[in-house]
Amino acid sequence: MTLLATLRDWLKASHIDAVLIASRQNKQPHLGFSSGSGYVLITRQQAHILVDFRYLAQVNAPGYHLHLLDSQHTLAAIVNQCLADEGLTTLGFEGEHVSWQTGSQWRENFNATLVSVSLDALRQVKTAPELALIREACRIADTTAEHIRQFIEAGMREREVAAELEWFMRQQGAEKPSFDTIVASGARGALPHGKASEKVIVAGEFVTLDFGAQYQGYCSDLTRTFLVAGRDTTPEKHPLYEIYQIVLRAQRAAIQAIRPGVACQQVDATARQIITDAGYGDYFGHNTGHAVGIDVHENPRFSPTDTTLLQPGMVLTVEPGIYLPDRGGVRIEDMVLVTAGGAEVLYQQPTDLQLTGESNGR
Ligand SMILES: [Mn+2]
Repeated sequence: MTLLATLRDWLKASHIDAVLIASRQNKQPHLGFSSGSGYVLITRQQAHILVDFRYLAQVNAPGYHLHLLDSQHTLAAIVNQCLADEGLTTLGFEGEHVSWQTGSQWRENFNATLVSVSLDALRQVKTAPELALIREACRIADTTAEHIRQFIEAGMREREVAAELEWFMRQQGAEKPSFDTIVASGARGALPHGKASEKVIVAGEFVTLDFGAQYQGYCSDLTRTFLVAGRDTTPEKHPLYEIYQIVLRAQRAAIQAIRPGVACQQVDATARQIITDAGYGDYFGHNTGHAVGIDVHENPRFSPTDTTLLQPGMVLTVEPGIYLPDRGGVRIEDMVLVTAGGAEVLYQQPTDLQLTGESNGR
């Protein structure tokens, strides 16, 4: 189903005449680019795009009426005219994305009853064109994971590794990283969101890299924990080797649990049970995963409480971890596409423990 058809069905089901879309993420599929400014107004009969001078020439959206916003043509004036043309009285707006101040102004200036709605759920099942972009964002992250595994050497600073990683992603076609790159080595591995620091990476440490590429507005998200090559780096002798194996077992079991109709919380429980049974439940303090798309973190979540049933076309991460304060940590993250029969992992990069450097040490 097309984007507009989906929205019109949703309008009807929600008993709303029109919806004013203001959030960057929910405008993007209509505009064809990402912008914090401008609006999309979908009514029963028509679709409108309202932008100021800066974006006017950039919009290429057949089937939409294009309106210029300026001091003569205010948002309220245009919206009120569009509503009046069709005799509409209820207007949905994105209460979770619009500030209280803006909402108050709208309530004063729009000739309609405002209803707070959430459009985010409409983005949970990805369309075929969206999946093509997500696959490319994943390909970039996947290629980058292997490049950076070979690049890392003892003696480098985490920040240098992040710089090389982000440079390489851009060379591969990424617009930008989908979030601040995490490079957490040694004891810093105990920080689930340890952004790259000035710390020097030491041989024999684990280094956790968590990063993603944004490609044509769509995100990827990938985590690998590598063993830094050097002296005395027999994987089995590493103090966190057992931790790595537990996380890997949890990650693989969670992926195995994914198929249409399964509740998200069940996938979380699968990973969490393995880590808890191994005695590390208290050291896995975050969700098992989250949906990914235009935003790097979307709903649903593989959390203990999310009862959403998986559907084909959803794209989520599976990323359990164990974090031991002052000692280090392990996280392994893949992105998966929910398919009719289960889950397709969107990365090729192996998840078993690998050494950094030219050879993978096997
Ligand atoms: Mn993630």
